[in-house]
Amino acid sequence: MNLRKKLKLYVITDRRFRDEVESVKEALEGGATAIQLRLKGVPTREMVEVGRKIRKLTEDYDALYIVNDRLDVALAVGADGVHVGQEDMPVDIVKEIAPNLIVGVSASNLREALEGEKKGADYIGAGSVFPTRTKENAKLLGLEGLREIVENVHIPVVAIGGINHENVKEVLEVGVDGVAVISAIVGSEDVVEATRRMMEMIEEYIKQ
Ligand code: TZP
Ligand code: MG
Repeated sequence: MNLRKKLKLYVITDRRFRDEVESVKEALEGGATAIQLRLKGVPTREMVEVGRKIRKLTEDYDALYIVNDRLDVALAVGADGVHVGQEDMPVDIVKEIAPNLIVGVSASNLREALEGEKKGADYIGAGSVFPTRTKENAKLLGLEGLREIVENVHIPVVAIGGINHENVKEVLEVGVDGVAVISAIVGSEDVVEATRRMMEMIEEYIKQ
């Protein structure tokens, strides 16, 4: 599997905007290449239930499937990977427990990105590139901070935070491997169309 290619358009669920299964179906229909199940404050039992439905959908569309924060849930639903933040399970320990899982690490500065890479991360989620209302207390990385990360790490970099159809070109010009989006897709009226339009713009910049 070519991970870089699969990270192009990484859509993250958020039930404050829309039901997970519904958003994933539509995002996949619109051409999303990766899906992240992100559930905050939801009982584990429910995470596993929803997570298994999404496994089936992502398989049908041959999309990458990542679970946010929770290694146990990622394993229980047969996801392709897990995404950990700076306060979650350290990436080297995730790799010890689950050597076959893809592990993504959030970085809001170059130091965190380099450390994630050193500890064995497969990709970096770099952000917040722009201010966002979706995540409370998201640290602002900015386009220049993003550029610094892209220029210094060797693993794929996915940009996140406040990315929409108006500003995505600025992000792509930096040379990222993909963009991760919540509100501009999952919070839009027409998820299929919002995904399709974003994917078109991405493909103008990322040819391979
Ligand atoms: N991590 C950094 S910013 C962010 C996360 C999960 C929120 C991204 O959401 P949106 O709506 O695309 O800004
Ligand atoms: Mg986290």
